[in-house]
Amino acid sequence: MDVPARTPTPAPVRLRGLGREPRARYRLLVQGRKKRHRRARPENPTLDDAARVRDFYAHPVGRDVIDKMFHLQGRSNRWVDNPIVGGMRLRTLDRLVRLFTGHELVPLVVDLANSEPHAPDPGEGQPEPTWWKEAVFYQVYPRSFADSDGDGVGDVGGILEHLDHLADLGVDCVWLSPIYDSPNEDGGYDVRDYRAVMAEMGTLDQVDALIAACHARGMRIILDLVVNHTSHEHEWFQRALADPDGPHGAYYFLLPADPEHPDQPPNNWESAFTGPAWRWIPEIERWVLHVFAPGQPDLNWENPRVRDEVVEVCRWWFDRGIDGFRMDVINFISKPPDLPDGHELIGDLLQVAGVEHYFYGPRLHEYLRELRERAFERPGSPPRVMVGETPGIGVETGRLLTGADRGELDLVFSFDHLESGSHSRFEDYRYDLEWYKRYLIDYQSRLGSNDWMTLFFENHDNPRMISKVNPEPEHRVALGKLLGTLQLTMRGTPFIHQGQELAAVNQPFTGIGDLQDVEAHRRFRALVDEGASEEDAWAQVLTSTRDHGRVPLRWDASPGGGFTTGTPWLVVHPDPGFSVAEQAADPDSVLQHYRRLIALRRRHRALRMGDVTFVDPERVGFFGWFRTWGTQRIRVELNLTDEPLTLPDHDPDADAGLLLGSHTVVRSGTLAPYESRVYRWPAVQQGLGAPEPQR
Ligand code: ISL
Repeated sequence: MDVPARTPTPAPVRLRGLGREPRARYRLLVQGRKKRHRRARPENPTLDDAARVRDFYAHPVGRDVIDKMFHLQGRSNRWVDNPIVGGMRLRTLDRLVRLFTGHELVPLVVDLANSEPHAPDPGEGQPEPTWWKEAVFYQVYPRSFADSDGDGVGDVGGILEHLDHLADLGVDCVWLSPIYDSPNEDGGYDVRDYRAVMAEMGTLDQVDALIAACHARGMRIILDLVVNHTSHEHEWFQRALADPDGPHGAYYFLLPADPEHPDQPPNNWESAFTGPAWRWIPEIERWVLHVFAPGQPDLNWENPRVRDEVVEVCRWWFDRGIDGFRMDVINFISKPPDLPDGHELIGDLLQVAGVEHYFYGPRLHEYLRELRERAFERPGSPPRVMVGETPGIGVETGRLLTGADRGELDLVFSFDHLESGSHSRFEDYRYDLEWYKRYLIDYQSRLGSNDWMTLFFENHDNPRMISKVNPEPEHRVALGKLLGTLQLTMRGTPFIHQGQELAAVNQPFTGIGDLQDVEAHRRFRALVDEGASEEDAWAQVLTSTRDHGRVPLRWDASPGGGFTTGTPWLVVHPDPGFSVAEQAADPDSVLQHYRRLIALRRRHRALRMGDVTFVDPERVGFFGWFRTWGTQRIRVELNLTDEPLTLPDHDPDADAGLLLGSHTVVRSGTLAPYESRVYRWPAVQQGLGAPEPQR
């Protein structure tokens, strides 16, 4: 990793930006936005300090902000329904919270809300079916999928060899995490060349072969587009270093030091991986912005040439036949030109200072629409998917980014549900599925025919969900099946992360030396530097490390799991019974359950496109719903607890309609711990019809 030549002193929190009339700044943005929208849409009333909390909550951004605040505090947003809270004027709230939050918090979030004049349009009737709404996506983390040449690193050849695992599972679309040429400071999310394949991973010819092999099996394939930043080894950045005032210098945020405070970075923003988001480069005497690792300088999307480059990269890959992109931190691409300081309290709450200025930046909608029009939707092009990875985006802002009428993204990954209550990934706690149930019911209740959502529990940035919910080995199989059932029978597009179909759990890593994750190393070092004992620092890093989601896939029961004939890049621990080969041979395995679930989903459009109606949502521990499409009706029942759950009003006739259950022994009217069942409804109904071809 590149160490800064001059370690900047962590910047004291300076509220400089806020002092400079944030209201005026945001008012400008509102005006700019109004012009950019293509069609007239409902305007949100502009909020001023006489507005009430309930008016703020009625605003899409206001609602997301309040929901996020309550979530971070582990409290219910129903507080807003309280007449005293909801009726409070914003100026009164401002006076009250100033005592605790320092100045300008309320005006800051109100200005942020006012910068979004539009509201999501729910649309009418049924959502229009599209391939990506009906598809099951599967995330391949190529470094850890399969190694075909024995160097210990997964590669494209390995994916080609094992593609039938995905076809047999019933996957419709493969998402490949980055395979581009990269120095790998951040597992390939630091791209050195968007048009070349990383040497350890293979060749461009193999990627072409992989695209063809997916299509030959009726699967689609999307790549990861990492364009919030490049690697500092990218040719553009190298040219910027050679001539910071030349054309490529303007591709990045390269700022001279303030003569009065030469040791202080241009603002107080922090990196998502700890420490300042600025690195001093002595050779050119400039600060460079990196919201992620020091070797990941942010691209400046204000520069139209940067946007042209991204369009060219997308087109280049579309010409090779890919079906879309998962777009890395795409909601971070628009930064306010004056780069204002982050608010101290928001920084504390979100654990990263500055995010409020760029997670939903001033020109985000415009950039997404432009990219869609210029690269994704050219005349005659097949329907391609734009999946935005959007940390920090809530339900309403997500709807504004994905509304079918808006011409921006198709889907977003919102991450709010990955931690329950007020917990963060860095805490060792038990994830509460009851909390998730309430979150999901609320989310689904807000969706109209213009909206759709993603369904996921894991990716390469997160520990395994089974371990977070209940790490007791006796529950592993039932929980693995329950999570799969939930994901594959709920309304939305499921994204399965590699290994989830094998009930993968967190790894017993023994020390920081076992880990490769740049975030884990930086966090460990930062904690120790702040005075934590190595033991405490390790405990936090072990809980949270992204390497739990990046462990090589186990193909068979051999000691290395059949991933490689060499030494794996990341340690593989034994996990008897949970490899592909073992589970394929076991009719009751989690893998077989996933296969059956996906087959069921393919057979019944109700499971793909149907409405969702929740059953008895107040019953704690029980999660049930109907999916309905025309005459098709499917009922799902889950026990979210580790105790048996009795269903007092269970109709015994329903048992005849059981289509798929997680347990071999089924007791009428009682669900075993973490049991899941899918029924035809009513049991005697004939209308489910023959399997429908999906593709
Ligand atoms: O893991 C996180 C930080 O602690 C997340 O906030 C994560 O960084 C965020 O979701 C963005 O993730 C994506 O971009 C990163 C990359 O490291 C992640 O692997 C990628 O999924 C920077 O490219």
